[in-house]
Amino acid sequence: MTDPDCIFCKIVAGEIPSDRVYTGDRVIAFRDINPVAPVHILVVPVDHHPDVVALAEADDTLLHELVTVAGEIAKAEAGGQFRLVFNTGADAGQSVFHVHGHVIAGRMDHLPG
Ligand code: IU
Repeated sequence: MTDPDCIFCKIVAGEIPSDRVYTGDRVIAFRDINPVAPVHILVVPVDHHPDVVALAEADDTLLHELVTVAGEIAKAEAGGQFRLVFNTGADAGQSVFHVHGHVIAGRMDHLPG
């Protein structure tokens, strides 16, 4: 499941470079190009789903894996305390419509979006 017009599908495919911190069969993670905190990593499913609600409806196992990966990354990068933010909808600050969890840690006074 990919969308040819989706920039995160292109990042998943390696067509656009990113600073990867995790590569799995169904989930990848890379550093946000515009970080709002010392640790700001995007956790992204390989399959294209527009937002977290659509992902939950389509594939709850994949959502579970995404959250598990987020926790592992946060443990490795920041001792396991973190925010996991899913902006959902343009009015809520979502700008890329391929679901991604923002793992934010190290300073908690900014939110993405
Ligand atoms: P949002 O929740 O959809 O607003 O988050 C999109 C994020 O993706 C945002 O923090 C951008 O800085 C980030 N990003 C990126 O890391 N690499 C990209 O090529 C693009 C956006 I486009």
